[in-house]
Amino acid sequence: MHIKSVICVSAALAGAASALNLPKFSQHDIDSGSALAALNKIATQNAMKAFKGKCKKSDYKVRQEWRTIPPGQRRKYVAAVQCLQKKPSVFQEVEGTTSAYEDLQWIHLNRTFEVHFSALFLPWHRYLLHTYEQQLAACGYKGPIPYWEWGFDTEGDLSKSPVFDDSDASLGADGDRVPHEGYNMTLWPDQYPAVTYPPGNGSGCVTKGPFGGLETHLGPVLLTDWGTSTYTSVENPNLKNTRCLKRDLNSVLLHKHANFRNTTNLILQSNELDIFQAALANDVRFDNDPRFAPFVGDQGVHFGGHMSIGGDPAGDVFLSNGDPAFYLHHGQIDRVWWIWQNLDPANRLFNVSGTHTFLNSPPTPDVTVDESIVVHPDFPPVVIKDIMNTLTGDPLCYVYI
Ligand SMILES: [Cu+2]
Repeated sequence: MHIKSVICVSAALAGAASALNLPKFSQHDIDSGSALAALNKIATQNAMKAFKGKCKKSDYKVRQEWRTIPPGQRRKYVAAVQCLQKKPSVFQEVEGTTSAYEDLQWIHLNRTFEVHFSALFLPWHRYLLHTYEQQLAACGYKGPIPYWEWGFDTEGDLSKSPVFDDSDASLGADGDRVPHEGYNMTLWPDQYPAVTYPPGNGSGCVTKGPFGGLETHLGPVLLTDWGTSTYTSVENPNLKNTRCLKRDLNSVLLHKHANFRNTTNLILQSNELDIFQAALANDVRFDNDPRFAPFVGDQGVHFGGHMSIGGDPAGDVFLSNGDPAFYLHHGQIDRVWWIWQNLDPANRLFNVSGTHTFLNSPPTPDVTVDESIVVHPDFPPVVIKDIMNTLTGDPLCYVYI
């Protein structure tokens, strides 16, 4: 597979905030995260006006940032993920999926060209998270799934983050330190030169913490090779190719692309959904659109979060959900979209933008909100418009704080 691509954005301009009557934030508010927290609060107040159906004020879920969840509850979350990793696969014919956990990875692999750089990106991943939440519930974790606020970890050593500090209430450690070169990634061949980053601190196997010793089996499909602009891929990613989970935590990359300023500006400076999506994922088709000016050339928060985890399979766009940290990162992606939607629910809860294919290649018709999306064969298809409001209970019933 030859898309030398990958993942997402942020930066600076104006417009949306004033139209929505939002408070004026100082640069300090934006950089410190207090503006983002305030936006989340406003979004929550707006969202709470839209309760309906089976979602009740007495039992909706509140998705929280990982470090604000008590350690005991985090340990239960980890135990449920480990339970899912021991449950049998429903795809017995696929050699490389050895568990129910890896089934979601195989599904993601197969849908990559439909659910990235397309109108399906945000709703499909929202339903993926919901599916995962249901599966963890069946494994005993009844709480809401957590998210990872990147902004808390952009100023220091990522391996000290409560997400990765290797305690039993974390998602395990960085990969073992193996000296290596930095990233030299060709994200958009023919359009930009390779993007170069300094090396992360790990790159070896994760040996400590809850997912120390975890094995991964599918792929790789598009795994960055250190110090080059080439990628490793196997001919048949469906086969069982046993290797250790690797990470290469990269604080520089996270700081550059997923700091509070990037995330907040993404929300404040994207007035329309097409620009919001393009900025989130660095969709270079928008490079000449004046509305995209604040975001040109920035790889964005989606890319920043994925690649700052790095390693195998987190650094492989097709297979990245083989690392449990994926779900916290995409929880934050869903939260950022959710905040953006609920700052202006009258205009932002009912639309999708784009087609059914990666960068519309090959060209496909526009997606509509009346279409259904499917994630897992054991879970019913869902109509897109039914997951735009997360407080209908059919099937979603959550907010973020
Ligand atoms: Cu994805």
